[in-house]
Amino acid sequence: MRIDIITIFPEMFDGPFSHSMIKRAQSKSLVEIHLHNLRDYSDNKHRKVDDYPFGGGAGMVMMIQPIASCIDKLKAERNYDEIIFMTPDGALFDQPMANKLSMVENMILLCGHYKGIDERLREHYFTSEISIGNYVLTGGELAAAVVSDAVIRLLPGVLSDETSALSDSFQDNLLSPPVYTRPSEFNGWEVPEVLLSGNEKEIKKWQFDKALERTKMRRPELLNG
Ligand code: 6GU
Repeated sequence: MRIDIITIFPEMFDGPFSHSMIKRAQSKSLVEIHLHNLRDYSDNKHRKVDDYPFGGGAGMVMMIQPIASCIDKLKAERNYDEIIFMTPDGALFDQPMANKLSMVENMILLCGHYKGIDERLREHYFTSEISIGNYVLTGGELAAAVVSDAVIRLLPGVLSDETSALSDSFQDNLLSPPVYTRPSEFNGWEVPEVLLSGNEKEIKKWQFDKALERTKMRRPELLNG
């Protein structure tokens, strides 16, 4: 998989992409992440990427030209399955969307800023628009990092135990059951006895019951899906 991220703050991705599984996924060539500084694509001598909104109002609008130039250049180099605009008014990101995106070969993520981007870009360039939640971030960068992380960890070979993505919370619309590790007693707090019993069938049943109970208590709406 190849992910191209268009941003005015490429340095914001240094942290999220240079540790742990995402770092490993890149060194194993399971994913290539390419960051593009939008200002490099501006025709303006001051590398301007935003301008005042027609009709007035607060805030700046991201201009068509730099974004169009960057996306056009990338599209001339290869085919993109998805060209996604990261925006708080996009579709809410969830596990099924991550699963679907994990199957594409090439995708572009555009990180929005200011009061938004020129609407004509939204009409002509994007295959989808994604939000990561009902709150407003300063820009699309953290959201693009979240989407990339959720997608990359699903790529075959990224997780050491390939089945562990399958047992994630949300993959079967159930939250995960509680987990424990050594010691079996701490401060008088005991680990549920069934987990120490070695009875595989009883353990599986306990885990399923707990997952169901936890989902009913915390996220009942997942069970109506
Ligand atoms: Cl994709 N962008 C911004 N700026 N805020 C958000 C978001 C995206 N998703 C949730 N909040």
